[in-house]
Amino acid sequence: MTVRKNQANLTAAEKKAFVDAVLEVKRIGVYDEFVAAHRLRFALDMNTGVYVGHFGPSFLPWHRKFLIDFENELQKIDASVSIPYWDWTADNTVASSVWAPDLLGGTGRPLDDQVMDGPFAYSAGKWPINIQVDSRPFLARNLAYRVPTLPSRAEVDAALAIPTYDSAPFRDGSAGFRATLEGSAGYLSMHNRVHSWVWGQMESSVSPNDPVFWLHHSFVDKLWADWHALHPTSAEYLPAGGTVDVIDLNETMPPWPNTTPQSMLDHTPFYTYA
Ligand SMILES: [Cu+2]
Repeated sequence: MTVRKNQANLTAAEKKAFVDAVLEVKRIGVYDEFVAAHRLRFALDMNTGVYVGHFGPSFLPWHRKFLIDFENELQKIDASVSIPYWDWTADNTVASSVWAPDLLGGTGRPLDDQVMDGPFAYSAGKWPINIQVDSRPFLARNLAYRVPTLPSRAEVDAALAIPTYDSAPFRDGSAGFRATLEGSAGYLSMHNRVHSWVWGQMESSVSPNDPVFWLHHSFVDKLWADWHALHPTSAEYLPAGGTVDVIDLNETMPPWPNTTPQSMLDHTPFYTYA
C-alpha cells in the first residue's frame, strides 16, 4: 500500500530512492510526457473556456489523477517509492530540508536563476529542460523573490473551515473551498502563491519541470482529503450535473477516457497520507 509521507520525515534512504526514481523516469523520456500533458491542459484551460485542470471544480480531482499516474511511473522503477508532500505552511523558508542537496536542491543563482546544487541542477547532467515555454535548458528557481512568504497555517485553516466545496459559476474566484485553496479567489494566494514563491519553471504552464511540483500538489491533495474529513456531510464535489463548460461529478475529465471526479473522491484505494 502506498503511503505518502511528509518530506520533512523522510529518511536519507527514502530521499535517495525518490530522487533516483524521478531521474530514471526522466531518463527514459516518460517524465517529459507529464510536463507536456500539463502544458497542453493549462493552455486549453486558458483558451477554450472549458476549465478542466485549473480554474474550476475539477482542479482537485484532475491533479489527483495526474499525481496517481506519475506515482505509478515511479513505482515501475522502484515499488517502494511514493510522492512525498511538502507542507509549505511549516517548512516555509529557503532553509527547509526540501531544498537541501539530498532532495530537490536550493534556489537559483543571481542573473539567470539557474539551480546550482542537488540532483536536478543542470550541471549534474541529468535534468535537461526539454518541454519549455522559454529557451532556458536549465531548472530555474528564485525562492521567496516574487512573493516573500508562503501561505500560513491560519490561511489554510480558514480555507479548510469553508463547508462548501465549490459554487456557481464554478470558475476563478468562485466562493467555496476549491477556489480558495487553488488561490484564484485572491491575487497570489494559497496554491497559486506557492508556484509564485518558487518562481522559475514553477511559475508557468511547464511547472512539472520542477520536481517540487509533485510535492506541492501532494500537499494540496492532502488538504482536499483533510477538508472532507472535517466536513463529512458536505457534498464532496460540486456541481452534481448539467453544468455547461464545467466538469460535473460524473463527467469524464480529459485526457483520460474513464476518469470522473466521482472516481477520484476516495483516495484510499490508491494511497494514504502519513
Ligand atoms: Cu499547481
